[in-house]
Amino acid sequence: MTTRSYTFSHAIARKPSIRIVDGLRAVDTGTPDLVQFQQDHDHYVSLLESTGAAVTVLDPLDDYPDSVFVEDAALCLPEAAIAMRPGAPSRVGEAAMMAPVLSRFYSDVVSIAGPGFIDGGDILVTEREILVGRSARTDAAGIAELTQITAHWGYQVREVNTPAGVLHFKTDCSLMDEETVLATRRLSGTGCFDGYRVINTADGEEAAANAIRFNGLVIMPAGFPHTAEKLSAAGYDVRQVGNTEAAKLDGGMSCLSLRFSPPD
Ligand code: CIR
Repeated sequence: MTTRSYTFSHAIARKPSIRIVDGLRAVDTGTPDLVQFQQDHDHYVSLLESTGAAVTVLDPLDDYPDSVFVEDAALCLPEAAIAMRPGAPSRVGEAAMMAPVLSRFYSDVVSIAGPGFIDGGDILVTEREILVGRSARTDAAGIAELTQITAHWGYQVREVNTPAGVLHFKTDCSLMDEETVLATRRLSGTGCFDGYRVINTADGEEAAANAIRFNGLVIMPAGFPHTAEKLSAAGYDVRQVGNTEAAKLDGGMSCLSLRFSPPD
């Protein structure tokens, strides 16, 4: 059994832009505060770096208010990087901005050409398969193109459903290790993780589901003590990062980085 689905030598993040106030959101719960966002982002990056990973922090992209959420623009596999085709019109150009950055690390950078759409936030890579959630951002054609591209390296893509009203598949789940997933009950109850060990978020703490396993750490949003306790009790080294400002834009821990180990 390998651990390459959560062991990474590198990450890419992007500083939040002053235009973050124009970021997409399902419900307006207030204007994100850039200074608070920057502080939380610095903390997040420092935790990634504390594991020994090399973290590239890109400059803000003021033309793309949501570009701090780099995960949606690409999928990084051990063999190659794939620039996505984000499903929100204001975000589709982020993939082309990310592709040259990926080329610094990968000789093989492929792009989803369309006509379908697919966001990185809908993709959960485990040791045994790639799960992709259909969502308002990711459609059948996007999944079909990813399936065809990744088959080249022997990956199995399994299409699953993102719960109604949930932005991305990974808004509601995270990989904890080779056999364990953290998920909301509304998602795990669909049976999509049958065959995995599932840790459900505590009741009322569904927003804790978007966490990341990054090398030895589980990095989760602050403010969800019961879920943090469950994860600690299960033996994970849990670290909490303030997420109040990203949450106003439906963003969380996974969205803020691309995590990968480039080919040798
Ligand atoms: C959006 O609606 O696209 C952004 N405001 C939030 C993206 C969050 N990304 C993610 O869950 N992977």
